[in-house]
Amino acid sequence: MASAAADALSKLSIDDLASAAPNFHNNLSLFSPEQVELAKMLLDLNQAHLFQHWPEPGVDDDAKRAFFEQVSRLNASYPGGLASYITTARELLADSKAGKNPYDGFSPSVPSGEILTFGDENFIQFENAGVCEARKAAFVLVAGGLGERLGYNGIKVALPLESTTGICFLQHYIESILALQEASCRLGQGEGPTEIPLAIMTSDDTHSRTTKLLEENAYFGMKPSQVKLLKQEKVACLDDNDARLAVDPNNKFKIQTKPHGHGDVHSLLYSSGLLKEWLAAGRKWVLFFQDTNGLLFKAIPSALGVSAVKEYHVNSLAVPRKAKEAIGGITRLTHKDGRSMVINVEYNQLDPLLRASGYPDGDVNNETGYSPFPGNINQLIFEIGPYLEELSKTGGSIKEFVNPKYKDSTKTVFKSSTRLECMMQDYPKTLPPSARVGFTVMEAWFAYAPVKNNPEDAAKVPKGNPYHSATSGEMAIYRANSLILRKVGVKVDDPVQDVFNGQEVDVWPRIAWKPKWGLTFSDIKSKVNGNCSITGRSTIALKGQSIFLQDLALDGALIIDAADGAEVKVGGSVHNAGWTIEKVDFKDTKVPEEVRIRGFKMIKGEQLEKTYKEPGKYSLSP
Ligand code: UGB
Repeated sequence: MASAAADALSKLSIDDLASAAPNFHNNLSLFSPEQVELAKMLLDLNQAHLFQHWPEPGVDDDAKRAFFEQVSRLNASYPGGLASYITTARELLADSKAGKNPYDGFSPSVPSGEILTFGDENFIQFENAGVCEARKAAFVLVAGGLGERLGYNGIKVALPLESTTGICFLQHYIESILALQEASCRLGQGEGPTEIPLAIMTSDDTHSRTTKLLEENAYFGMKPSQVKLLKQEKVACLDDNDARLAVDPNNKFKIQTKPHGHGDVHSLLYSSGLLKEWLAAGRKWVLFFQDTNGLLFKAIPSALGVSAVKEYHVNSLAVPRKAKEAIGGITRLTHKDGRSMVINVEYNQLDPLLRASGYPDGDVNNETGYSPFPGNINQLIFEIGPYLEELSKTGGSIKEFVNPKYKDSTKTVFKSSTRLECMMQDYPKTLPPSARVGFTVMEAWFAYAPVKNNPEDAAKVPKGNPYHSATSGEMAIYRANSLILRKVGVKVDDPVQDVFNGQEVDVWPRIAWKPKWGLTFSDIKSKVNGNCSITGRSTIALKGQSIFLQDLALDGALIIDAADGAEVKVGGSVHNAGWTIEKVDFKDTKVPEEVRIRGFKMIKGEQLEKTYKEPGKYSLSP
């Protein structure tokens, strides 16, 4: 359709222009031949209204030229150009008006995947396999979203992961990748890549602030050449079912634009040539992840191991899902004609799909207290070879959808402009049945704790469902670290319950460590010996790679660092006033936003802080 439109537009003559868009024709002398071609294309696509209000030459000429710069950008950044965008939009808007179910003919069922239990033999084997494989991986962080649900004014990757160390998400992600790189290269034999690259998808909303964060912090220890930023462009908004492009309400010489969704990451990886480069450098895996999941890297080594051992082309990470939770459900869809695929069904579509296909109660929990459909956490691992092969056919375009809000039941007028959207997890929709698509279910306590909801919305989450807020995101890290230390034999006190910003949470001892201290379960196990204990009011931060805990009894706050390469054994009894948690109200604007959205701050009363430069055995007892 797109090329048919292009053929037709080239036939428009200057005289045709005069009658189709007289206000553009009056301004003809201002424009280059390429710009005139773009105008013809717009007219051919029934977009003459864009020129209706244009004044005589001499008035707003710069704004008119800027209009074509924008049209040229919109045309170049979408696979198949604006003609293809508008053609697809008309089809999807017609389907939406007709109430067509995108899953027509498909019936859902619960798929089976690899289920991992943290710390058991199976898990440890997958973790080892994953660490071996990691040097052949590349990471892709999708960080173009503004986080409207969170209502935070900064970029989400700059938010503190937790308040004990205060490091931000981006620092944690980069340090985790570097720790994985070092561990993998230590294990790896012979030839192969020695650096794990990181690509970050940004957007106009996040690009300059992400660049600044990296530059001001020396890329958090990564080589600048290891990090590539790929900026996604927004797409044109649509005013009606005929896909007439919306004029920006603040600038009549601009087309209104909105984000296209995280699915853009595929076309950007393809068009930038990065995927090809990675494959040529001997890389095998690409791992996608989202902006605020502080637990994710506890799940990465084992999940990558599953991909390698099972030879999955596509591996989606999932966690048990509470019904109606705002995470998609991994579902097997079987068509009447026999086709079948395992795919994410987005959270707003799962309930209607189930109701329409023989599950009258829709999206509900079963006897386990969870939805039978595992929850997609949008952490995806692809094998690069088959991925690149597929993108060479599609150019990276992903099946899109449109979600117009209609004024009334005639479905002819929208409440506000809409646009096409796409999601990165929809990639497998175009794959042939021969593709090896699998998924791995992890327990949420160590794999998933995103920071997505603002305090007010989080407080309204039904009891028992996760809050997905800054409060729960931080508390989840302490919980996971406490449970992991318990698993390796440390006596960690039970949590106490408290309420912050209207959310009831378990408060565990504030246990934090740098990724290089505890990358895998086996790694952590090897660093804890004897009888160690941590009381409920304690705080501990472990910052050096080779810190070994031996018979440590902590009741208070302890911060330990050790120079790289210095193997230190610390033990003994530490007792001090420690750090306390003080409540903060999210409406208290005197408190910085990143603090008040979590509902508490750390009062750093008294701590024992030690930095060791030399290897040795140290007692912390007074
Ligand atoms: N993002 C971009 O980079 N560009 C964009 O245009 C939009 C987003 P949200 P969402 O794991 O909790 C997803 O808004 O889309 C980045 C899955 O679809 O946080 O509501 C953005 O910066 C859903 O199936 O999430 O839901 C962020 O890093 C479920 O898995 C990421 O994309 C859910 O995430 C996700 O954007 C989840």
